[in-house]
Amino acid sequence: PQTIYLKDYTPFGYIIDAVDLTFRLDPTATRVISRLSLRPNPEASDPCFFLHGEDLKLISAKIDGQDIAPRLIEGGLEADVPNAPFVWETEVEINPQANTALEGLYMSNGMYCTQCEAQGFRKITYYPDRPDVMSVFTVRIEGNTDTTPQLLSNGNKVETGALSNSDAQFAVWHDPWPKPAYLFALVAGDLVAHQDSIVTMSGKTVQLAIWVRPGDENKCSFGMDALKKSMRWDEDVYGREYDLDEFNIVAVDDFNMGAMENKGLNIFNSSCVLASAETSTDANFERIEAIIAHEYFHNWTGNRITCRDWFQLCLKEGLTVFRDHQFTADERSAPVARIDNVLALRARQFPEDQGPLSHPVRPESFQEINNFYTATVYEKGAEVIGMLKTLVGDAAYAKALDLYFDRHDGDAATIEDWLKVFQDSTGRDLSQFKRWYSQSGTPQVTVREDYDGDTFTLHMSQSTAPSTEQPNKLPQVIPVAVGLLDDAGNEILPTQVLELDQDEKSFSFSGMSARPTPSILRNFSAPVMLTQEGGNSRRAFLLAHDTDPFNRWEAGRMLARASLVDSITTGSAPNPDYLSGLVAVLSDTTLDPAYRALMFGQPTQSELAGILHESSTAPDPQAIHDASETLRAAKAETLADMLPDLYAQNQVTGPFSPDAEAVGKRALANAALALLSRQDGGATAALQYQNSDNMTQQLAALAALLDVGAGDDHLAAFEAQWSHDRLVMDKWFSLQIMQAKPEDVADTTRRLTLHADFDMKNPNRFRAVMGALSMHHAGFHHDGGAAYTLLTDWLIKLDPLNPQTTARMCSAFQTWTRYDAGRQALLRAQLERLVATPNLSRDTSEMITRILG
Ligand code: HT7
Ligand code: ZN
Repeated sequence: PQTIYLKDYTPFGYIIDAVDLTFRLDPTATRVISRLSLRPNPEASDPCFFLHGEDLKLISAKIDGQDIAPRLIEGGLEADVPNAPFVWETEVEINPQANTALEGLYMSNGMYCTQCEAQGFRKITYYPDRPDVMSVFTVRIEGNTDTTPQLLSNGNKVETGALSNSDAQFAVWHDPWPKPAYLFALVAGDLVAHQDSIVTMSGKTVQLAIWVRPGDENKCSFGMDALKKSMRWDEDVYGREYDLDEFNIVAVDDFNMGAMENKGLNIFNSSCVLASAETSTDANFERIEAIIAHEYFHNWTGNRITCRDWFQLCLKEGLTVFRDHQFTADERSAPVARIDNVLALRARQFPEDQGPLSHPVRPESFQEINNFYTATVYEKGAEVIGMLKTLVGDAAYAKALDLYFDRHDGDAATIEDWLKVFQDSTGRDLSQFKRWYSQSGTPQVTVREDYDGDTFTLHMSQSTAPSTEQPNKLPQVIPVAVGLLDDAGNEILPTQVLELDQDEKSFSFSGMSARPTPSILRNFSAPVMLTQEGGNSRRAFLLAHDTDPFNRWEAGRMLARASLVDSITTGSAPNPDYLSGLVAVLSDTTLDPAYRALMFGQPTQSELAGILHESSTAPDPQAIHDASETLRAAKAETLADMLPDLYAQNQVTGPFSPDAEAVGKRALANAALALLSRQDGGATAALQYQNSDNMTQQLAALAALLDVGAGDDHLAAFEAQWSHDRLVMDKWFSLQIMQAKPEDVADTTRRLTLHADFDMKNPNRFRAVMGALSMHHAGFHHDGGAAYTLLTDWLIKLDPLNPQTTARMCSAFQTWTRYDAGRQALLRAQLERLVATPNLSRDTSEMITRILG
């Protein structure tokens, strides 16, 4: 396969002033007629006329109305075209029903829908399928009136009517905003709408609709509220107004990722938009709110200003994730949101950055761009923007963003453009900061302390492990937020941002009559790993006193982590300071329940495996599992007296609401329930299961029951109750694997793949089962490697049908070199079997080749 390099970018030779598309829908033989008005691009030096095209049957091609015979070549076609404005027309035939890859135009439950990012439009028609080619689209859709009563595309609907010859109808959509082909969308099917409207900041009324399959219309009101809140927030915080007369969202059951920001017609995985108290957990509600916001925010950061090429993906994704994090922090609790984001970063991005898939936030080469929609591009990309904001300050950030929107509206921009905006508006030299975009790896920051009776000094150093492409990592600008506390826990120095921009740098604070305690990297001010002095006593002090809520939580987490590492490596009992610190925090009713619920958590088993590996110890998954269980049991015992009260005091009464306060209380009560069940054998959980009127309560009770081995009947009852609901059944599939004993995980998974409702073609169901298998750390790595073989078998089966989802699931193997020689041999054998599979997709083959190194 060909490798594409950032350094090789050249502009397309032609400008497309207008695109007119006609779709004659048919499940197996859809006709697409495309008419492009082109002219030579004065800024391009290469006049080659190459259009991408894949899996297309060419019916005809014309230039200025004259039939021509283009040269069909690998990946598209070439033609000789005039060196002057001309009109290009093609008619192609495609087969949506046969499209199981879910890229291009495909069918899901009888509904036509599209997914064009990153390179799906080339499966719809011949086109320069690259983000820097932007044009104004007009789309006419013709479809059967019975099977496709709704015909949707981007922009505003300008015409509808019946077709004279038959039982068919048409709709014409016009999108006035020039856009790249990856933002094109079409949906047609039997859909019903949940409708609403909003008046924008300049007084325009926008019609809003969420389109779903009949029967799902009662699951749209939460999503609609989230959409309206997002629209208002973008006006209030960024001054960005919506720019079309209508905004449509469609829910689709078969979808490779979460959602897609197509201009004016966002398409969502149904799991990321449909919500009801009975079928969705609080975590689902929160995720739906964040994803609706994210896709909406792309209207400005992604659509109005798009990317010049796919190497600039973080330009839209990092910024839009940052904006959705800001939104969640504003709508819910800021500290809780920050902790959740850091947990996700550590769970997904740190392993990526520390393993064979490590790449810069802006990669410099790829074979398959779909493989670079990663936690590094998204989550670390968002952290980089957060650091920029911290460094320049809130007011300068706001000013820079105004300039970015003014200067680049309508552009396909680059990271250079983005940074220049900040340089121009703040006067700050960002050449060193730019390394955050080009250097891979997680910096390690080490802090030593000195005190001479008056001056307290923090000696900081940074280093990033070398990688094959980048053997010498240069120092980055790391904003380290620090506060100082006195012995009683009073803040003697409020948070200050120190700029660690060299390999080593010291920061002094004079006039200290006693040695202060530093609270370092407050609010997780940079995506780094921190080593500091003070050990467990420092952690216990900060857990009790830190005035920064993130670092207070972090102190507890680090105590738990140290306790677990000690138990795993020396067999020692859980750390009593951690347990007593936890009692104190959990009994502090002045603290937000959501925050206290987070305090209940402990490092994941895979995080512990990563830590052991970093300290040159091959992790033993069973030992990690056992130590984690022992700590959980110790917590249940230590907190035994408090648990019933914690549980009872945090019951939510009244009608169900997914607001922050109710969610926090349920989270705390359910965290207590999980431990309480170990004391009462599941009696309280069984009662909760019986009485629950919402999925958060029902699922938490079921998990607690399964955890204590008392859930089999409930599992069967749950299946009987919910077998009609795909999204709820995904939970049923996952939970059984997640709650299985390590030695039973592979068998449980295998059994579930034989269930009549296991459908490998549905990405949600495949991920529910295979994702749970790969995320059960001790089960996936259980002796003998049965889970490795099982996952590989299924990846080999899925690859010919859906390469994108197969390739994403391969990341389950990215940490394979952490483990002992025996496990590595088993893992290598499976990776080699997978990569040797005949006709393996470019997606999966790139992933496995990179993982094997
Ligand atoms: N920009 C989108 C990324 C995306 C995608 C979405 C659905 C299916 C396939 C996809 N490929 C790339 C989603 C987002 O980040 O907002
Ligand atoms: Zn996005």
